[in-house]
Amino acid sequence: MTDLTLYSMPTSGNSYKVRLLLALLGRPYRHIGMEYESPALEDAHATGKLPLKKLPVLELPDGTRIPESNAILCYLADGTDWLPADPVKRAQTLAWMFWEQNQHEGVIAVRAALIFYVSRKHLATPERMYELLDRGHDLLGQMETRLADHDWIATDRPTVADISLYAYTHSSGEKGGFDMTRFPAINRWIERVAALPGYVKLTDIPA
Ligand SMILES: N[C@@H](CCC(=O)N[C@@H](CS)C(=O)NCC(=O)O)C(=O)O
Repeated sequence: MTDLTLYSMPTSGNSYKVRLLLALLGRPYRHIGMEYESPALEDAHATGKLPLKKLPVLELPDGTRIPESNAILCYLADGTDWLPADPVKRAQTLAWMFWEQNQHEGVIAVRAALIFYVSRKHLATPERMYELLDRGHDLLGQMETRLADHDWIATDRPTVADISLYAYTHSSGEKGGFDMTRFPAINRWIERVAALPGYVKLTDIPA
């Protein structure tokens, strides 16, 4: 029996963040998967199921729908160690999540998407790809600096900031073409996240 429904895109890191936290929390949910340009996604847009017109969206038992991956993570983590109660630690956690959306995702995820999604290949000009590579290495460098002397990105234990940043960082070499040999501390952190009890991969899509 489950009380939550997740509308998510199987190949998307933003959706994966939510699937990963639900798995780590051991919370059952109904999964409704919708890929890019699929009739199901077009129908969800047409019927107003996506409040901010993007996936993921979490639907609560009373029908309330929460959009934005990081907002969903905070909702699900409320009252658990994944979202610190201490105001300073909570602010440090949120700071990395805001950074993930306003800096990291628009470079790391976008470069991977330009390579991965056939319909976007025409946007992948050599100039744009080079600029994204350069900016991405700078951003990964910021994470590397933090993780060089800390196990976790925001506090002394794993938080929703780790989940948020893991979603696109863990595949940034393979999918985005970033040179991950330059970031040994990030690579060790990726291994730590993957060792968390309940961990699921991006490709582990619920039936
Ligand atoms: N800031 C949003 C971004 C969500 C987003 O860009 N979702 C994309 C997939 S990664 C999407 O829904 N695309 C489908 C569409 O635009 O129709 C979040 O973190 O949830």
